[in-house]
Amino acid sequence: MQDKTRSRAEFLRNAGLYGITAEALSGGRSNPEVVRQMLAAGIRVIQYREKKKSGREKYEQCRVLREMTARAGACFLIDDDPALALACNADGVHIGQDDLPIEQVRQMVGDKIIGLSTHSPRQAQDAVRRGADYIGVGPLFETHTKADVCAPVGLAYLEYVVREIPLPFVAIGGIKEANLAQVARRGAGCICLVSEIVGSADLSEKIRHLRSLMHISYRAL
Ligand code: TZP
Ligand code: MG
Repeated sequence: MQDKTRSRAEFLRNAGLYGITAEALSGGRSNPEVVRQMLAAGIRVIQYREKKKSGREKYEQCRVLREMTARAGACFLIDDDPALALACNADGVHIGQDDLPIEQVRQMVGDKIIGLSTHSPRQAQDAVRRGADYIGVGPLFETHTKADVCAPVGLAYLEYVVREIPLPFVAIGGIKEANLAQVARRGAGCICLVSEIVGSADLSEKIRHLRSLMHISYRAL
């Protein structure tokens, strides 16, 4: 039984930027190319998120990304799909409120990391009780990146999580250069900006600048 006071995802507390793939928003670059640049710029947690590709295509990309992330000492997580996480030997899986119940996912993935998206204090408390290793907190602002997204939860929910929820978390949803500091200032040490990063012409420069806005130091390799 896992020690409930410590999560498998403690490193997320101050991981800085959390990278998520989105090939359709990546300006013609492939997921491996974007992830290569994210890793080179020091990002150490990558979530593979692809809604449109076939299972086979996802598996082939994930095998490549698993190699790359392992070589960089980075954590590799899979959105939605515990079976794919097992097949490519990822470090964990990230699920939403409408995916399989966390207890079922735990039975499938054993000791791997499980992240759960949450949108309310009740869902965050539930995530703690049911054994999530970390939670997603968002969407904080309006976003067009996710199709079936709920209304923005706002910064008050982030403040609640910082104050009351013992789990590590990633802040997400509509975060851009212009509002990043508001999020970091409220105590988020792990922040995800999907379109802002994958869509930028110069990922390395963008990531450097975002990190300077977060005032989070990181260890470059
Ligand atoms: N989960 C909640 S919002 C979101 C996900 C995957 C998309 C965030 O994308 P962006 O481009 O950073 O708003
Ligand atoms: Mg999902």
